[in-house]
Amino acid sequence: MAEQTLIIVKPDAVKRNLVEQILSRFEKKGFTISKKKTLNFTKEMAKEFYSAHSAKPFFDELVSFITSGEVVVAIIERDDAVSLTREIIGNTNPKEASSGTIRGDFGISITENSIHASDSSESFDKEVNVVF
Ligand code: FUP
Repeated sequence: MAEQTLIIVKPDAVKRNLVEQILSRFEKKGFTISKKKTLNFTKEMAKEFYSAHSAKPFFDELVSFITSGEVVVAIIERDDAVSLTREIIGNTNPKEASSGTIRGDFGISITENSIHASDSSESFDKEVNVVF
């Protein structure tokens, strides 16, 4: 059955005009884009979105980066959307992400790693409420 997940094309990738290339990778793999918009995260949204990481040493950098420019958020769907999307985006650290994954091909650093994707359906429910 079709499942939904959330992706965010992050500021580093929007600035380099990679939005269409990134979204087309999902469409080629059979995903439908059911909702999409461009926005700027406020600090409040960013803190809520990344609340699971609030005690981490990289939290301030993460909030500062995601609020640094426009992002494109999209709800995408197909069967097994959450797990397949995590495969397509690749390892969190672009240095460790395989070639052919989005982070492997486009990511600059562990912070500027081009894309976010929900890691579970519970995360999806929470994240959608922050951004839509
Ligand atoms: P992921 O689900 O792959 O995005 O990875 P995590 O939930 O572990 O991390 C959330 C975000 O924190 C990542 F997009 C990148 C960032 N991060 C850092 O900036 N520094 C770190 O050391 C680890 C993660």
